[in-house]
Amino acid sequence: MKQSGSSDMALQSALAKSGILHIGIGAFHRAHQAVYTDAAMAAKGGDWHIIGVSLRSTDIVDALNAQDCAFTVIERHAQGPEAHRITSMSHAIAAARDVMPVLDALADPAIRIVTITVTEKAYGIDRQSGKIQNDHPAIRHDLENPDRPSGLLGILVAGLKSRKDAGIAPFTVVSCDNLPANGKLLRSGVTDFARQIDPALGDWISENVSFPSTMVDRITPASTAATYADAKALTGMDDPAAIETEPFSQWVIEDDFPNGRPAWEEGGAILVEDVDPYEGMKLRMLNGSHSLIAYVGQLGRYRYVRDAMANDNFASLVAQHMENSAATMPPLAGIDFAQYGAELTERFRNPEIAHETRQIAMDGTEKLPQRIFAPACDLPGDRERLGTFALCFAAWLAFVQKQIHPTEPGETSRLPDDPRAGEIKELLDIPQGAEGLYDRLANLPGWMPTQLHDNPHWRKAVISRLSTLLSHGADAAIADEIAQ
Ligand code: CS2
Repeated sequence: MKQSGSSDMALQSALAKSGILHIGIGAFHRAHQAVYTDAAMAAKGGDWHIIGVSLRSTDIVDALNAQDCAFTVIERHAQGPEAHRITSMSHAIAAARDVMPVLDALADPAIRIVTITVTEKAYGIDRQSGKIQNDHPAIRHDLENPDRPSGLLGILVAGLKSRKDAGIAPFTVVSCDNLPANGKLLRSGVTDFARQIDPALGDWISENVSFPSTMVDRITPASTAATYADAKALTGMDDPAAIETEPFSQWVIEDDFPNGRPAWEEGGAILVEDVDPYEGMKLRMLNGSHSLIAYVGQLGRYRYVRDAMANDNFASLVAQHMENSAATMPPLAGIDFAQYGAELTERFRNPEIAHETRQIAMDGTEKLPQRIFAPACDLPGDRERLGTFALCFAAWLAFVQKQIHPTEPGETSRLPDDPRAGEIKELLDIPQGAEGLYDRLANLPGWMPTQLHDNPHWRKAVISRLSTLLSHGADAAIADEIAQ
């Protein structure tokens, strides 16, 4: 079904110069893939503009369309902010308003690649089995309404179905979220979803669609009034779509694009055969340390990552965690983990970047498995190294309990920002001591790997750190950890 009117015309004229449809046009996409595609087209041309889709929000879509989808990226350098205008996006669509233009675009042979940044919780794929989670709200909705999907997998499968029905080559699907083996996981989930509505479609996808994995990296705090003020000062333009980010950026991509791709290497992307080891390193060393800083930092009132890193004990804890994480991985050709860790430390310290620990602390049940549980599982006989992983999990436990049952005068109870907040709240109906807190939340169904769950050293290590956090606070727990 085609839509009508001026937005249809805008979409049709955008399609004439576009090759990518991107789902999830938050700050990270605008700081990352949009910038690489801009550089690729500046160097090598090509009809690779991006049609941006937001699954939930409408404001960013309206803001972008009102300014021809150009926006400002502020890079926060030590010597001051630098502004870049990015013009690689051609049109934006709010799927929550109407999903049909998204499906129209996906059916158009101009779209050769679909890239995705929707955050971990939007996938609805079980990490262990690779099957879809039938109780995930978007999956449930989309299985019942495959022609009017609202979630990621439903939209991808509807788009691929229209390509199959019309005899058009499928688009390549590229997850750019912080998930281990993100391409393989997405392939498995999309195929499973498709099989549930039409087994032949599932087979066609499995045989014909390419899902390269990627590792994406650029620290991008949420925009604030300071972002908009700097954008205005540097460009002279009001820009509600402006974002700010660090100078560093990295994109490692599996080079498997049967329908072609932009010359992303012109923007510095690294094309490789197997991304998974790079992704593992980044998830464990960068994101794992981030989560440690976020939960311990929230408990100790460190508002920004840079504040935690400015405290000597906290910085030592982070260094210890990076070392412990590096010890969980096989060597990676051409990479020195210690050097990588030193570079991460510099990035975390960057005084120009105001990255809130509260932002990173969100969605813990989605993030901890790949950042903390998986590496901890790779340390079975190494109890000394287990400590920082145990501390991170203990800090998450104390953090969610504190949100539901605040301890400071004047604080009000609130639900943790987490897709499993309802279940967590039910389990923590009354405040728990260290053992009760651990036992209740470690048993969230389908969450902690059995190997870890059944390891008595892990339970003991978490509970002892949790006791310290609950009775003496974050700084005492940090001091204990670095003294171990
Ligand atoms: C962070 C990431 O919010 C988080 O969970 O750990 O967004 C992190 O900043 C990026 O992965 C850096 O590339």
